[in-house]
Amino acid sequence: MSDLNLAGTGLIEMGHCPVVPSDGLAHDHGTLVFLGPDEPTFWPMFNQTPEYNDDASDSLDRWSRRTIDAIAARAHGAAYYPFGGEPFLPFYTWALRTGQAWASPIGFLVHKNAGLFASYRGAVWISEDRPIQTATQPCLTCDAPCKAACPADAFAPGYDVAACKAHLNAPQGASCLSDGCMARRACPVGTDLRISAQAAFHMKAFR
Ligand code: B12
Ligand code: SF4
Ligand code: SF4
Repeated sequence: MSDLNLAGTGLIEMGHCPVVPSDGLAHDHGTLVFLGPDEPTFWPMFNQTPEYNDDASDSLDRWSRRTIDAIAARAHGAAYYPFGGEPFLPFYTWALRTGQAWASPIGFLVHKNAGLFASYRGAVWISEDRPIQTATQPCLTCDAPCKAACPADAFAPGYDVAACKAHLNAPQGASCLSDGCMARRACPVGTDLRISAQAAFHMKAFR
């Protein structure tokens, strides 16, 4: 199996899936390797980067492009990103194909290690095929505290983005803003990986 040499990048592999022609990518074969933050050490590392410390917007996306473009170049591959405007690439659907993440009872992806804080900074296409991975969805043996944890009842059913944002903009939304989505935090998977400041950064951008 090829190695993307991720040591020191702040990123880890979150799973991989084969490319199929219907993905409509420049490549109709090979493997997409999904990269996410190496938590909990990622956040203090990112805080030292030029992108975090300049005054321009979209610091995490700019850092992701710089870092993952370099990883892809070293691997003689190509980089793909979940951000950058419409049409968005189908990262959610791809994540399901990795066998390492699943649709949770509240719709968000749940990853075998990161839980509901699953997120992807990008994907690197490599020409080699890799064996499919499998794992057991944690929800199968869980009482699903995620379903009842949202104080705004935003998952009943689907995801009511307006209800979520109304809560975030009210005084009662302080906990979601400072420590991250309460529904995502209710997940027992990956509780030791989370940093409040990192969640607050994302919630501020989301609000
Ligand atoms: C648009 C978008 C949003 C929109 C709408 C989400 C929605 N209702 O679908 C808004 C702005 C609301 C949103 C919010 C958030 N998002 Co968002 N979002 C996206 C984005 C950029 C595009 C989605 C898309 O249209 N894809 C294109 C379509 C064609 O492909 P697809 O994604 O495979 O399509 C499937 C999904 O849309 C899925 N789906 C359908 N309904 C819903 C509802 C939810 C809630 C989800 C998660 C998926 C989902 O079904 C489709 C078919 O299988 C993706 C990144 C990406 N490129 O996919 C992130 C992404 C889905 N979001 C993500 C994240 C992290 C968030 C936030 C948590 C941001 C944050 N605070 O950090 C918030 C949620 C707030 C909270 N309560 O914490 C993660 C996944 C997180 C997870 N564990 O599920 C992704 C993958 C980005 C990433 N870099 O990892 N997001
Ligand atoms: S709280 Fe339980 S049911 Fe909900 S996503 Fe996490 S493991 Fe799955
Ligand atoms: S951020 Fe707060 S209000 Fe929004 S979905 Fe999560 S728990 Fe509900």
